[in-house]
Amino acid sequence: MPEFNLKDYKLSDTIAAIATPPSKAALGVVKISGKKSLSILEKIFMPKVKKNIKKAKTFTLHYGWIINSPKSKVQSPKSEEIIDEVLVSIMRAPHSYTTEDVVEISSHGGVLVLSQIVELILKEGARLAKPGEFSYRALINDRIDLLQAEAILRLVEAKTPEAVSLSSKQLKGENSTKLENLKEELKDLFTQTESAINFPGEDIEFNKVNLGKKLDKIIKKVSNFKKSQESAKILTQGLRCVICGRSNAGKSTLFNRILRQERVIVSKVPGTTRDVVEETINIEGVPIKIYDTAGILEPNDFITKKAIQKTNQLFDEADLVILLFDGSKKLSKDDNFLLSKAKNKNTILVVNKSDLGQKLVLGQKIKKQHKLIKISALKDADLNKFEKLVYKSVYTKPIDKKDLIFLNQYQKEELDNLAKNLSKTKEYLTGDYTLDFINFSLKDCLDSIGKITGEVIAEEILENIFCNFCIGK
Ligand SMILES: Nc1nc2c(ncn2[C@@H]2O[C@H](COP(=O)(O)OP(=O)(O)OP(=O)(O)O)[C@@H](O)[C@H]2O)c(=O)[nH]1
Ligand SMILES: [Mg+2]
Repeated sequence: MPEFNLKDYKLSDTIAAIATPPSKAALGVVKISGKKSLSILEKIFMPKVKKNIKKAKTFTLHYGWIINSPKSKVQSPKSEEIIDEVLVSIMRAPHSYTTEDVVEISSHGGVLVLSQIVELILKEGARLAKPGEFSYRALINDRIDLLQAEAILRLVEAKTPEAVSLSSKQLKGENSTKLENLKEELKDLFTQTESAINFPGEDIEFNKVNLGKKLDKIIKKVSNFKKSQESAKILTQGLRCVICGRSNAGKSTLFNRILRQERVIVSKVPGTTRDVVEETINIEGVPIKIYDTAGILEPNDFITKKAIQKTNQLFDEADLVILLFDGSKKLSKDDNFLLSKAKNKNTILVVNKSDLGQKLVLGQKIKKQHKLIKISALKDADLNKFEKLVYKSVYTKPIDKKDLIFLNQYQKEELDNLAKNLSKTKEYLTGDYTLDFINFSLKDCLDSIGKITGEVIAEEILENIFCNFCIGK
């Protein structure tokens, strides 16, 4: 994780960075933001059509060259002066991403060309932007709130089309508006208690029943937010599905079949897989992370010990365990051990090697506990039945994609606090408490919302959030 210190994010600096990935590409973009953006541009850019670029209008595009030496009076630069032929976009304050003067230079890509352009910009007085610094400025300058900043991060990391469309919605501000409305409703209740406390003599109408009803509605909304953020987590991070089983049961064979590629080594030698291998498959827009694990259960060296540790951890965190047996062999000590571990987990028992003579016997009690399927990972023409069973086991209920919200860890905790404070408020309202109690806990609720949207936010939390951004974002 990059070192992140907000003290380095001085807002008065003009910042620049390459905004596109460092690779051979048809186009590359360099961004500049800050007061000096246009005067720096004037020094390094020669427009094809003579003009005063510093005075260019906002949202305009300019064709020309980035030049290496101080600008000559001649309108056509010498070829040795040219770094690249570019298109420059100008977005003036306050209508830009950072709300500052922003210049975007689209060049012909290539890591070296882009680095040379940035170097020139830095020489003219800009500073290299730190991770997420453009977005940080957008947040500080009220162009986006914390929900939108989170959406940007999710958009960049999105692995499914659903995740893209949901983060775009949040970036547009749909969830911010919902929280803003919630805040207004809470503020209304808070103001009612304030007035009743501050003007006790003035017979202010204070209706506890009415307030209770409104509070119930808010509690319901917050609980929906909590549910929808869980679903959003599934949509972005995926469900974890771990393939476990004694060595040689055919775990890697099954893993490769699910992925439809020879991803891992398969062999008849027990203990072939000595590490955890992870791949993501996409089912109806929801990513499922599948893990192939090591079959050895008793460590005989450092590597197997590590592999077992990893498998155990995955086992505990898994949303679904696929417990694989070798149907051609009797139930072993290892099988029993894994069965006892899987007792309280969402598990599918898969009896593999159905093409061979069957020796495995599973007790009735075990069969009742979990779903069971017989397959031949090696010989079956397709594994549709098995895959359907996997989908059904992980999607206990369909995900409602309408109202999903993406939150980071900090925001999630604040949403939990909000829910707790709301039920506390309800308790005060229905119990024998004075108005001050209700008033205080409503204030706490308002604070929690402010923290979720980023209106009130501590420096170290900002540091935590923005250290996850990439440079140029
Ligand atoms: N006949 C038959 N052989 C299978 C089947 N599935 C896997 N095998 C064979 O069983 C052997 C072990 O397969 P792997 O997929 O490597 O087993 P594994 O569980 O990953 O083994 P480890 O990584 O050592 O724990 C290989 O020779 C496979 O070809 C099956 O359905 N039928
Ligand atoms: Mg294996």
